[in-house]
Amino acid sequence: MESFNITTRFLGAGRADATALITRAGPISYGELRSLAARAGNALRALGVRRGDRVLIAAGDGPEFVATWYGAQQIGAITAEVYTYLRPKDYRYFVDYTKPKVVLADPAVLDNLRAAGASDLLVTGYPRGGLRAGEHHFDTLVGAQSDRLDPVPVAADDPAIWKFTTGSTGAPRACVLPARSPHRSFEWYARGVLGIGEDDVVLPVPKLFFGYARDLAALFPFGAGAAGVVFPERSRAETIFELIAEHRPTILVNVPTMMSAMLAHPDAARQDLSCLRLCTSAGEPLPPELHRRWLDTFGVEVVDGIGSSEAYHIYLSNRPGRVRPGTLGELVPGYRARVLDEGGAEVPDGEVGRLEITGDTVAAEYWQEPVKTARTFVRERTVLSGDLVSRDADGFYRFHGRADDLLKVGGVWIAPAEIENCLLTHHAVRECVVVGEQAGGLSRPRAYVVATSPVSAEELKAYVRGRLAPHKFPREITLVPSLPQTANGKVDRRALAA
Ligand code: 3SK
Repeated sequence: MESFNITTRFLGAGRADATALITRAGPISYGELRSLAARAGNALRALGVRRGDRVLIAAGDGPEFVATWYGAQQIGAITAEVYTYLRPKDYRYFVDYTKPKVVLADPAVLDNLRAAGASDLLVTGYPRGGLRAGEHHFDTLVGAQSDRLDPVPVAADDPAIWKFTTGSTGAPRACVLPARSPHRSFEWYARGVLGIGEDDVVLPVPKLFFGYARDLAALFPFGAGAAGVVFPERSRAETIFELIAEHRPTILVNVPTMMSAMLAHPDAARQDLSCLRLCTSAGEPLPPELHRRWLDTFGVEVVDGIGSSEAYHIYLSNRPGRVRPGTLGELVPGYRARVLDEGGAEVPDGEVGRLEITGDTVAAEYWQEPVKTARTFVRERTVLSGDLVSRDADGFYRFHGRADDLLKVGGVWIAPAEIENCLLTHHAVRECVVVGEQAGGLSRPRAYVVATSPVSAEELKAYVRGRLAPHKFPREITLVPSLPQTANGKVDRRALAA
């Protein structure tokens, strides 16, 4: 029987001396990474981790993160990652929810994890004040282990990965993903769409705790014998420019918020991004205006797509050489898609409906959430997403917002994305978000705008009024220096709406 152990498929592919990871401390070869992952797997076993147990990763990006992730997979454990800048009460939630056997932590999160009551910690680096009972130093424990470890046999349906999703109500939930998900997504998206190959070097903008980045920088490259770049610090435009200059990646895994920040950088026009054969964009909608400015400035093709934790990875995407700005591209081969009305019937091409995706990569459930599971995972390997899309007659999909972002104004539904895209065509608007606010019991659209040059709210309102249907202009516009972001680098709509 074929084993779906993720380690066999992904860490086994590269030549021992080929570079797998490019880190701040230098390159790490496949041979070295295999050995480190095996030692980490043995260390986790020594700490009592068994098949099916959860290993929670709350550490910055680096070789320890990647090796522990693979080490856990190698012994049949389940990996779950969380943000590295949470407060103790948030970590308490994740610890209570995942009940991890071991938590991988770094010195920056250690105190907050301790305050959250986490025990059995494997700690990278050297925290000030040393370690306490139940805390183990990564280098010491992992370094003392054997680098021989046979991957345990794993079946295609065995749960292997938890990906957290925030959902519309706020409390993060884990999508329980089977071992087959990354195998299929690698073939369908990484190979099939991006054409990932041995010569690729992938640089992620989001951190590895966001599955979009983790898979594209530390799984899919390895399936092809290619390399991923990992760095611990928070991504800023200058950091990304510096890493591009230093490592000459071929694929940049990006999000629109960072694309906008890179374009706004004073040295943007002087950057040499010619090493990039493509830039992926996902995580949030890519406004056509931003796409155009990116192409004009950097000349790097943007492969925009949409994915989710529920479906494991990207299911609609543009193709290199066949990009249509303003669309999410076409269905990734391997998936089936339907666009549904409120009654669950398919809508004709050109009409907006809710996107349903069927494919082998789809999660089995939300952990311990039977009601939400039944509402979302509507059939075997099928997720009813909250994405509102339309499909053109030639198979390109367009995004019209999230079902839960839609605003009903004066009895008419309004997609914030339409107002945002209009505002973004104004020369003084760099970024913007439209959210609903309640005024006198009624909902009305309010825009938050980051401007590049002086502009008044009245001028912007008039600009939108002149271009969209009369009911679709923002009743209030607030000029702000920047927009709040979620840890994944997406605009934090919920914070603004609140
Ligand atoms: O946007 C997302 O949430 C996402 C999640 C997992 C994999 C890929 C993507 C884009």
